[in-house]
Amino acid sequence: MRSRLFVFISLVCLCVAIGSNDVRILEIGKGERIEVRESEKGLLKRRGVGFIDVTDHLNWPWSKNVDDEHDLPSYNYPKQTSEVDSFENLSTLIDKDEMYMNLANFCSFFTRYYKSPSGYESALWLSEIIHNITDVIPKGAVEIEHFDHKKWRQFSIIVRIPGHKTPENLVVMGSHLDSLNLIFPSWIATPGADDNGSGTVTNLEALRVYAKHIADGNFPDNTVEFHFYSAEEGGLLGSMDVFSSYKEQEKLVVAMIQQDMTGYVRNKRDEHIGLVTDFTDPALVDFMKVIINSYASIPYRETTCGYACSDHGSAMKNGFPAAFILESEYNKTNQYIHTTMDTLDRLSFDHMAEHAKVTLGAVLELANWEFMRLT
Ligand SMILES: *[C@@H]1O[C@H](CO)[C@@H](O)[C@H](O)[C@H]1NC(C)=O
Ligand SMILES: *[C@@H]1O[C@H](CO)[C@@H](O)[C@H](O)[C@H]1NC(C)=O
Ligand SMILES: *[C@@H]1O[C@H](CO)[C@@H](O)[C@H](O)[C@H]1NC(C)=O
Ligand SMILES: CC(=O)N[C@H]1CO[C@H](CO)[C@@H](O)[C@@H]1O
Ligand SMILES: [Zn+2]
Repeated sequence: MRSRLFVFISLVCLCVAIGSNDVRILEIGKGERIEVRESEKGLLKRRGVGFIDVTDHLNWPWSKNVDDEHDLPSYNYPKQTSEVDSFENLSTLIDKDEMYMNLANFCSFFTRYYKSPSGYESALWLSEIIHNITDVIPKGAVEIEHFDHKKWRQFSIIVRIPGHKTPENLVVMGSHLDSLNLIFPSWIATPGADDNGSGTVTNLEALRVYAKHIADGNFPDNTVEFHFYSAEEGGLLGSMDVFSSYKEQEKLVVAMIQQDMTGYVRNKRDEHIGLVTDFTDPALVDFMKVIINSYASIPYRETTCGYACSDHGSAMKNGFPAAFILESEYNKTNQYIHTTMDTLDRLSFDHMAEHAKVTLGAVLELANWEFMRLT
């Protein structure tokens, strides 16, 4: 009975897969593009190939010169910390139980695959939580935007705290809210606890605590945004929509810091934070070293993760400087991602709290920083 049901479900999946198996154009390296069928994306992922799905962005200005290295502006990021007192006060509010509860709820959605109904429901739930935790901020001092995508229903969420002095400078803390199972994405459970629910919950906790700081009247000089992207797993689709639209509107992102997979520790005695040095902005990476050294109680270790390995790739692609931190060196990250075994019990909430501290520290330092463009 069971196996007959399985055959039936498999057939249905196959039909669904064939039905939507259009050709996509993927960028797998700088200026390096290939054409694959939608169904072949999973194969690339399994082989660890990162990519940006640029099919729907072929008319953007940068698309025409795929070989051009983008002229990244460089900024004078802080070389030392100046918000230690605020940080000391606020970091005690980072709450592991809160993080556990949020992640447990977030993972209770059958899957957060961006094309599935529960993927949409999970975005609605996240939006409600965000409304709740930013409720302490006075009206008008925070905006919560559902960023709709044309081709799928799961929206991205943008939380914006407008700057009071130089609102045109945007500081962005990013994470993605979808999850992915590589076999029949819509039909098999994908709790996606670590990939990349942990990044979402890390960002959420930093936002919850930062909201209290704002509520106390500490409004930022620069505009601070927390982003929760849809459809990272489809090839950075959600973040590409967001940053391409920012580029088109001539918005100025002065720093984008991505968190993705923040909860897994392979060896407790060797606990560290992975700081990604390839396809990221060197000056912003140096700033993150300052932040981790000052505000985390574990060290960082430099690592690489290849082209477009998370949403910071979309920021860089649009000419905005970005950095990316993850739970460890790339080769020591969670081996259960993209499967049904990516579950809560395999994660460390102490470790996630360290990541939340790093996010909080970075936000505090950049919120009132006087940005100067160097080149
Ligand atoms: C930290 O908290 C203490 C006690 O509540 C308060 O007196 C102090 O002003 C706070 N410092 C900052 C920088 O917020
Ligand atoms: C948000 O707050 C309301 C009112 O306190 C509560 O009923 C609701 O369950 C909260 N939503 C979530 C998703 O926690
Ligand atoms: C993991 O990467 C680090 C540096 O990136 C390297 O020193 C180490 O040998 C690698 N370990 C494994 C198991 O491949
Ligand atoms: C694209 C994807 O699978 N999502 C990312 C989640 O985080 C890990 C670690 O950074 C990335 O390797 C994945 O690519
Ligand atoms: Zn993933």
